[in-house]
This record gives sequence, structure tokens and C-alpha cells, in this order.
Amino acid sequence: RYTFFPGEPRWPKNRRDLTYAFDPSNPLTDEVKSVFARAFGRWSDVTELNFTHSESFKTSDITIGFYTGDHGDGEPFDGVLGTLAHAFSPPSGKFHLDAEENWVVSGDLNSFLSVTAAVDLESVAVHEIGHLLGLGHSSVEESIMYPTITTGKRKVDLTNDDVEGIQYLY
Ligand code: TQI
Ligand code: ZN
Ligand code: ZN
Repeated sequence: RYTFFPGEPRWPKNRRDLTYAFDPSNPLTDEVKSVFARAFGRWSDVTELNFTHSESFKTSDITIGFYTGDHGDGEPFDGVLGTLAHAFSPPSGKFHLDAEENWVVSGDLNSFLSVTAAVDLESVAVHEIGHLLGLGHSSVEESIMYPTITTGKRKVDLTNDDVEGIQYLY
């Protein structure tokens, strides 16, 4: 079953339109940006929340960046596999990804076969956005918020458990 962070933090009721921006110090392709847009869409589809891309990193609700090793928040990344990404509970909005992962951006499952330790970006993004919105980990193995994922696997569809958890919060 779904869980929340202690105290059930969530974005306030008057904040249903949230902006997200990418750290301009590591420019991303439109293809990568569209993966995040799709991942946000999976959550906005089942809630009253709307997510809009903003060019202003400083003033956005949610900020996304790829970093290597120690990047200043006391939670260093560790190279290939191990920690892939982390996101903090509301209203932090910080979403960091380990730049050293072999991120797979295309939805083409065959691309996994040729990439060692491939990690599907959309799967991780959907999971981390769950954390950004206030979901903790779930005990339901098929859920997006289950705490482990198989390398080279793609898991992007919300389960009933994920939907019930997010609809309790919003
Ligand atoms: N990062 C962990 C995670 O997002 C960080 C973390 C550990 C965490 N404990 C937490 C975050 C408690 C919030 C609350 O779960 S990770 C997966 C999964 C990771 C793991 O790099 O290990 C995904 C990132 F679920 F597949 F294992 C994304 Cl999808
Ligand atoms: Zn970080
Ligand atoms: Zn998690």
C-alpha cells in the first residue's frame, strides 16, 4: 500500500498549477525534456494538478538537474547504478538525477539490450515526481512507488495504488 512522508506534506490547495524548470548549467535536448513532460502528465492525468515548463530556474516550484557526485545537498551521487536520482518532499521541489547513469531516453525497449546498466529515464522520473508530490514508497510491487526497479526495465504506468495515494493528497 502507498505511504506518505511524515506529517503528510503536500503542495497547498491554492497551488494546483506548478511550474518546473531545468538547471540551465546542464542543457538538455528537447527529447529529454519531453520525457519529463510525459512523466508529469501521468500524475496530472489523475489529479487537479497542472505542470507547466518554465524557463526560470530560480522561480520555479520544481527544479530538475543532472549532477555528478557531491553536488552540495549532502546526498552525493555514486556513479553507475546505486542511487539513480532523488527528490525531496513538498514544498522543496528539488529533483536531482545522477548524470553518470546510462539513461535511456527512447521508449524503444530494444535499446536496453545494447546499453550496460541501462536506466529508463521516464520510469525514474515518474517515481521521483511521486516523491515531489508527497508520496513515499509503496509495498505494492507493480506500483510506480515500489522502492526497487529492475535494471533495464520500464515501468511508467500508474497502478491503482499510486492513483489512490495521490488522490488522497490532492
Ligand atoms: N533513489 C531513492 C528513491 O527515490 C532515494 C530514496 C531512498 C528515497 N529512500 C527514500 C526517496 C525515501 C524518498 C523517500 O527511492 S533511487 C527507484 C526505484 C531510485 C529508486 O535512486 O534509489 C527509482 C530512484 F524505485 F526504482 F528503485 C528512482 Cl524508480
Ligand atoms: Zn541532490
Ligand atoms: Zn523512491
